[in-house]
Amino acid sequence: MFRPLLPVLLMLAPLLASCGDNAPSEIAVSEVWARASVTKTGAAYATIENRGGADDTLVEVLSPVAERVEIHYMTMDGMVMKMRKLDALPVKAGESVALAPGGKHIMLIGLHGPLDEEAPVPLTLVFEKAGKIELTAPVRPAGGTGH
Ligand SMILES: [Cu+2]
Repeated sequence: MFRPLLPVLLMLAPLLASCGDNAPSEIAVSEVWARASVTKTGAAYATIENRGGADDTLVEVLSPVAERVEIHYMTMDGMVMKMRKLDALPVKAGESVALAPGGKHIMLIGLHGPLDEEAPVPLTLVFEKAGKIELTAPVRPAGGTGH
C-alpha cells in the first residue's frame, strides 16, 4: 500500500536538502517608506545594503496594495525625465543601493486604494540569494522632489 510513496520521497530528498544550503541573509534594508498617494500609482523607497561577501540581486518586489510592482529608474530623454523599468537590481557585495526620490524607486502600479499615513505598506523584496525580505513601509506625505 505505501510502497508507491517511497520513490516520491526519494525524489524530494535532494530538493529538501538543498534548501538547507541557504546562508543567512546578509542583506539589510533601511530607510523604507512609501509616498502618500491619492492616484492609481505610488512609489516606495529603501536603502539596500549587502553586508555579505557575495553579490546579490533584487529580482522582484511584491505588495498587496497594488496590482503590479516594478523597479524603476529615472533617465533623461532630451529635456524630459522619464521612468524606465529595471528587470533586476544588482546589489554588489559590500555595497549599498539607495532607492530614493529622483532616482531608483519601487513603483506601485494600480493601487487598490489611496496610500495614506494611516496604513503602512507591506512590501516583500525578493533577492536571488537572500530570498524574501518582508518589510513594512510607513507612508509619508507627498511633496518634495520625485514624481
Ligand atoms: Cu516609477
